[in-house]
Amino acid sequence: MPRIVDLRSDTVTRPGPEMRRAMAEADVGDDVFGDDPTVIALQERMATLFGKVAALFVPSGTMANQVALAAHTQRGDEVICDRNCHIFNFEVAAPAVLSGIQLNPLDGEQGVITAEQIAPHIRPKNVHLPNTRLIAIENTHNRGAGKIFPLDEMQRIRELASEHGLSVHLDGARLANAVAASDISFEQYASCADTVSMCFSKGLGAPVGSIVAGTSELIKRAHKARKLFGGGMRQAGILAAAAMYALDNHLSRLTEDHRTASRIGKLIDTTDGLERVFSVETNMVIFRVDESFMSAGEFLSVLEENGILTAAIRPGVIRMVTHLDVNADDVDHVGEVLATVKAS
Ligand code: TLP
Repeated sequence: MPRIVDLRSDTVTRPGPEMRRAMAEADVGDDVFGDDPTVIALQERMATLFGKVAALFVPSGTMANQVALAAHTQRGDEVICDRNCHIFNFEVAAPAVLSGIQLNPLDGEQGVITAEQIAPHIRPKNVHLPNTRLIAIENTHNRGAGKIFPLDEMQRIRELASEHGLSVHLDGARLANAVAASDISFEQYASCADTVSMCFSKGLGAPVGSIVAGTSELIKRAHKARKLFGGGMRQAGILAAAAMYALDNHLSRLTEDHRTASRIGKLIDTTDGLERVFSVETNMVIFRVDESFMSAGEFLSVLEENGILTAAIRPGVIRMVTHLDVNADDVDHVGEVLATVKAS
């Protein structure tokens, strides 16, 4: 069988036999009745990991963000975020549709917005103005090429929010990558936010599922929103078991994905006509294809003909994401194919 190296996203991993066994053997109950022991165990484990009181298992990262936004806000509120964040760009305008709220996107640096930058955008109380209610940040930052949001800036944002009576939501879809790449714990990062989300279906390699953690009041509200948004699941322990397995077995290997991404970054750097856009901090490489060399479409076709799947995130700009189904031989293959591109 020809080699397929799927670098489109870290969401493409397939559960292996051990994870499937854990899923098959999971104790289950009806989670809408609050009866599923595996879901309860996962929620408790994640609340403890984040240093929060409560946590809620949800089907996707998008739902984790959306139930958190719904928990924090009322119709007409405003949320400050970075212009390239997932919530603003890739959640189908759900904040407006589901919660009736408005986003106020600021121009971050590789996805990082600062407290200093946010401060003037906090609205004064005035009958004409929306109420600023929440600051949303993303760590690691997807469109910032897996950029780790610096902890000291998160702490400054936390302080600013508290001074103004605002809340902070952390979209930590890939927070496990930030933890793996730094000596900062889940709890330290989560302490800067009132709610924190994380996905099991990205670098951790589970097929489905995300978590959102926070105070018991916020999680109670998020729980109600999950039902409203159609995310109440029944024997969800089968999925929670995959997340448990991922936490036990895949957290500690994320640094391998970072090493693999770093190798790909170096290959990009030595290929004529390709220009890396950001440094490689975790498991993503974003680079530009020089149109005078080859169109991005042609470049993607050459890769695909050679079994390397990837995708343009903007015209001419390509993202490669490493994960547990990409190994050292796969990177060698990427190197060989890039060498032929260079020669053609
Ligand atoms: N990101 C996906 C796509 O939606 C772009 C990807 O391939 O990277 N927060 C962040 C930071 C994310 O990157 C994503 C998914 C989500 C939330 C949403 O997660 P899902 O796809 O589970 O709804």
